[in-house]
Amino acid sequence: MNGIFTALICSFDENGKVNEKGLREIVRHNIDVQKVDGLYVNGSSGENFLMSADQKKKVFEIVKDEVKDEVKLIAQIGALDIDEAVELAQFATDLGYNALSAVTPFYYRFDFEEVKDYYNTILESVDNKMIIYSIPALTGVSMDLEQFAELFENEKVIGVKFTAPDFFLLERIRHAFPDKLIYSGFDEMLLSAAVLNVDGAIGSTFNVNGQRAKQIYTLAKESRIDEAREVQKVTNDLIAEILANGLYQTIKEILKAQGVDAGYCRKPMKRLTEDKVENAKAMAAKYC
Ligand code: SI3
Repeated sequence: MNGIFTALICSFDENGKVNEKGLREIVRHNIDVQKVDGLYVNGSSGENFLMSADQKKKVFEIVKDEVKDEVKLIAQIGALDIDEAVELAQFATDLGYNALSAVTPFYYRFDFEEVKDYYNTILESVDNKMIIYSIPALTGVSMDLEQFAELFENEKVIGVKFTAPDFFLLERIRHAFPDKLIYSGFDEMLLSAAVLNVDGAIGSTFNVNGQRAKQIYTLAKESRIDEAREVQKVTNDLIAEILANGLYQTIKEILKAQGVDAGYCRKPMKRLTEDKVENAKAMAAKYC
């Protein structure tokens, strides 16, 4: 389960329906062109929180059918409706997903006991492993070292997707839990996290920049930091342009420029203006 995992984007048609052909093409592009080690399915980049449970199941099915056992698969099943989270956890496990991940419950400012109960409830219902999805900037849920330690007491909790710029906490978790899997979540900080000896990374921009992410990760593991810094610099030039243009929409347009039917984002995410579509095409020509 180590290495570079793409946080898979999903292709939707103009009406917001899952575009199966496009989704299969995105999967193939990640495996055949970006050559990533695995896929993180139905995360933020997959527009998970904009989809119905049936749509999420459809995505899990299509991706597993396309991947078979070519790369590792992590299913993000977190949902505010805990019954839905349990149902999706069982569904993805039955399909053969290698591990589950669930975002910390958000919106209602749950206390830590409630967060812990959410994970334990999901895990009691299913024979699979869990990677905590921690992304405080979007959920408002920050956990300290002691709280991660409490979650890790459940043996089925095998790691964390750490999407935060707190490298002090990241180092403390790494030091305290050498046997848990830590995935870096911010692509623009991959090198810094790799130097702290994370086990891998999960990111949206790997859909279009996976090869460079693998280089950064491998060079850092080999202590070739100057070379890794060069690749991170080019990567961050691209990420800065993507973020300024509209994150998921631009990734889709970059893929389209390479012949991948990446479709549209679901509402209320807006369409790119023509100018921004042209910017994305220029990024594809320059970086891909
Ligand atoms: O699908 C996912 O859950 C993710 O892609 C999470 C990942 O940490 C990404 N975060 C978000 C909010 O999209 C990053 O890959 C991020 O897009 C990237 O570092 C650019 O800031």
